Amino acid sequence: MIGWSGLPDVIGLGEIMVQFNAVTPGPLRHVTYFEKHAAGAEANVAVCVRRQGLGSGFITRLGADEFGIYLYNWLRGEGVDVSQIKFDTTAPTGIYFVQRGFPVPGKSSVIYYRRGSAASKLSEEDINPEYFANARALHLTGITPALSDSALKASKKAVECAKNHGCKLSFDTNIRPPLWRSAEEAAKTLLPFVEQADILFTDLADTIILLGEKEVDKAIESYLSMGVEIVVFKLGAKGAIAASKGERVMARGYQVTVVDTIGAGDALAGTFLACTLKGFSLERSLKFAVAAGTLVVTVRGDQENLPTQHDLETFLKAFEGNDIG
Ligand code: KDG
Repeated sequence: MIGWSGLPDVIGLGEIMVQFNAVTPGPLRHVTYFEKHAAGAEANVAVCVRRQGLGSGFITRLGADEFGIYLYNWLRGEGVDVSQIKFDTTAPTGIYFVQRGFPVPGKSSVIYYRRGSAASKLSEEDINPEYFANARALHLTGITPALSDSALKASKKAVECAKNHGCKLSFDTNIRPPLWRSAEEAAKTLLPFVEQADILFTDLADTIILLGEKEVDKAIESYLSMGVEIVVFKLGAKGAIAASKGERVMARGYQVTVVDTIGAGDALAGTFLACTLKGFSLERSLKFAVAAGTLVVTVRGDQENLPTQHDLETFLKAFEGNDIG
């Protein structure tokens, strides 16, 4: 974990925001106290990869404000390379709120205040091709291309740079409906990223939007036939499936007390990606990934409970035989 060379194995591109997480469950109008956290899909993965002992770097724009400084220091403190982060004096750092346990007990939802944020100004200028020279994977999600036209262009350029340098594209479909004008727009914009993905993370809700497919097995086959090398299909509390052309494995979810579901998918993706880069088998990588997602739902905040390899081994020892049948 300590003492890496400074060169990122995994590069994340996206928006990190201040998350204000409701201390008590219920509708936000009745919540008095909020807890401050650093969060955002691709940044969660960058921190996750570091906790797993590999190097990571993050590309974004932050507002030149108190929240921007907080997020910059947070990432730096986690050992994420911040050399590609710019402070934008023309726009604020994005924030969002998490409402927990209402209207669906055990589920959280997000309310954004991010339109016009500094990260939405991300553009091709922010992507330095040299930065990809020694990296092994670019992690991107369906959130960044939705932020603005210029962020979409930056996403495309990052994929091109990654491909030029032989980096794998790790893509999580992460369709966030409030960020899109329509489901059709999301599908049309994101399918080209899916087609270029080496490792794809997705779930049923996103797959219905992308492929119009409601059956998990058929969806996995479709993604593999598009050229995706590994598909990781998230099944929520039930666990996840990982599939490549010749292999398919499932890891079941674990029964725990759920505090906040936001960020679990990123813990799963970051852990799976790191384990795959370490050369672990599909089965071992997925088992660790589901365990990491499970740990994250037991606390507020997306990043605090991201585990190390040792934490995962301890978790699995304690939970052996305690998965949801
Ligand atoms: O995956 C968790 C993220 O969705 C959350 O942290 C907020 O990045 C976020 C987003 O854009 O929805």
